[in-house]
Amino acid sequence: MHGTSVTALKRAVNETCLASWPFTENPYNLPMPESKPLVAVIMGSKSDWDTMRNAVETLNELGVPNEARVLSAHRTPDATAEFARGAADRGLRVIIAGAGGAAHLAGVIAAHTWLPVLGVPIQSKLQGLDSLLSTAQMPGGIPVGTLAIGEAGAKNAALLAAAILATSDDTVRQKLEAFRRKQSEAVLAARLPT
Ligand code: RP5
Repeated sequence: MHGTSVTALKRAVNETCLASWPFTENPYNLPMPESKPLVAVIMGSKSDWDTMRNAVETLNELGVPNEARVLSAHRTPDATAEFARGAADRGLRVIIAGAGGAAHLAGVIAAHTWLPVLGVPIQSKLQGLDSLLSTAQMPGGIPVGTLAIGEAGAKNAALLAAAILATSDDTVRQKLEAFRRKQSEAVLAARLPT
């Protein structure tokens, strides 16, 4: 390697051996193959992000490859249908959809795909009861697995998505079991101010 800098070597590896992979930046500037997303986290508005970030953060903690974006059943109906129709072919295995108010997003997505769709009712001007009912009350034939209102629902949607994947993915199952163990230990270690 005389006369070859480390940077030049890394660049050569990037350009030759792994040229076909998509890469993300990392602290060492080495190529890292990106996994294809298995779970999509969709929300009806950017204003839903503070809630839905709990789903993304939980998926990241469990090492589940995911993607997140805004799509609206009402404001972008064509793009929403197009996303849902193409989701399975793109390799997605579970879709999480959060929306508030007249929350039709999860139901509309479910109407266009056979993939499991998990609905998160966003806390709304009516405390999320409108979101909960409009997400949960699907007609027989097109299911939406509806979680709790707000942050707990977003977090649990991610955990449920991981559990669905874990039935056929040992790595996710181990991460999920470790998450549960850690959670139990934290509860048992809790000390009350007496
Ligand atoms: C829904 O309307 C969204 O999911 C959001 O919860 C709610 C309000 O949206 P913005 O007016 O804040 O964009 O479609």
